[in-house]
Amino acid sequence: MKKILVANRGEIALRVMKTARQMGIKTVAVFSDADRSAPHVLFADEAVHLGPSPSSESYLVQEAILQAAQKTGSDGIHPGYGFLSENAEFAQKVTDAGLIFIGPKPHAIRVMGSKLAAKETVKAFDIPMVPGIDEAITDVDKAKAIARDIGFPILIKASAGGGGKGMRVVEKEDELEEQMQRAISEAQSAFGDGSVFIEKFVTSPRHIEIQVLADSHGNIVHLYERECSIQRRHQKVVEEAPSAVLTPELRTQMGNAAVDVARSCQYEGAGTVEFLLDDQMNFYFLEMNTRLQVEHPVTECITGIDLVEQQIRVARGEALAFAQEDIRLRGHAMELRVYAEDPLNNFLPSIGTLDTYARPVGRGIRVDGGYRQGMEIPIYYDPMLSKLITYGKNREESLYLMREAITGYVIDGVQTTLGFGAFVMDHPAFVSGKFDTNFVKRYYDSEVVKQELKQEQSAIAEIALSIYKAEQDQLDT
Ligand code: MV4
Repeated sequence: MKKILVANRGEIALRVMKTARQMGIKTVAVFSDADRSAPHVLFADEAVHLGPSPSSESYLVQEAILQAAQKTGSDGIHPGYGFLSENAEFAQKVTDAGLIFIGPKPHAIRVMGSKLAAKETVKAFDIPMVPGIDEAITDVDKAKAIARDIGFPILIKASAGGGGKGMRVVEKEDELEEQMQRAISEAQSAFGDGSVFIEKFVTSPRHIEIQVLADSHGNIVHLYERECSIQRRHQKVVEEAPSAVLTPELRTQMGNAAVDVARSCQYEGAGTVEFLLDDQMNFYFLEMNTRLQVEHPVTECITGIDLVEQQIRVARGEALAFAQEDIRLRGHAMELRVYAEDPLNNFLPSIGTLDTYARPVGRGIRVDGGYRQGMEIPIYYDPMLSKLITYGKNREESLYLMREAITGYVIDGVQTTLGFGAFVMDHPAFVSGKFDTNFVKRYYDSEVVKQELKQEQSAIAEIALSIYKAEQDQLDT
């Protein structure tokens, strides 16, 4: 592979290109109107314009991307995350065009894109799953019988898509019919597939995912877990590796289960197997993400393995150069996603220009970003400014580095979620490691934070006034 087209934008496009360049591979960027002079375009060896700013007219236009790859003589396409990364049809078209799709085969993408197909596929491998059913259900009376059997509360889930869409908690039987109809119509309009199924609702789970890596020769390894429970409305905010609660035994069990999930769909490349962990430390398979994930850097920190390099090597047909026992877990890494959103105003996207944009630097600090000072934040895409990653010898050190690094940012022109990040890093529940997916809902109240800010500001004003008065007294005497 001599030249790779990166079918993405922002931080992940840059991230992929940096590794490609290190490997001596040329890079091709694609861009929309809004991204004409974006960092990923300036970084690449070549760049091809796709179309207008909306992603439906640029980053999602399969034919335009394929043409760009042909025109530039690219050998492979890396899809990053989001956009076309989990589109089986696109992966197939790339292959049909004689190019290499740097990701799994269409079969694996298709199977894992449907939660019901995924359950069906992993069944033969004895993977623990939440009590529930593994086929679509439309009959309300049947649903009631199943719910009674499992016991309330139950969760109705859509088979397609993700991000919590089409998900409904049902506390008691007389709410079931209405919630089921809502889930079906939500799933139908969001994904064009109204299939839903039922699971026992795990009330206070942790979200723990396992990174896997598989080659085209049947070798599969896992690269330990990422703890992703700190999220807001299905949007992850903080991720860390390793988890503060897994024992070595549980880590091995979950790792082995993840490898089996990958085996069940003939997975190739880097993938992530998501699990729920309940308060009794039981784990259950949720789904598999068939792409490189936003939070992959924390895994790179604790294993010393460049996941993009591995993706490229696997796509080139190489066998993995290491076995499971060669993969060491060393130190602790944390990632904070920094968004151009206002945490004091319901996390509304904060549009504007980055008048000042200085990032923290130092040992144990990594910032993956796709913005520079003076840039406008386009309204068309995800408002993530950067990912702040810290790596220390243990959890305390990475947490300490994280607090320091947050104060190392200087940003003017837009509101950011940095203050919210500091709130998480200072919270006793987060510090102790005892938290679950309800953390933000349970503890974060923007009104309280606003009050605290007000008090802080009036305290500062009082101090300033007393200094002023003291100086005046000095002058008078
Ligand atoms: C669950 C669950 C509780 N019980 N399934 C949310 C998104 C989707 N990928 C799976 N999700 C959940 N499935 C059962 N049976 C709770 C969630 C969930 C969640 C999971 C991971 C991370 C954050 C979450 C936030 C709310 C709910």
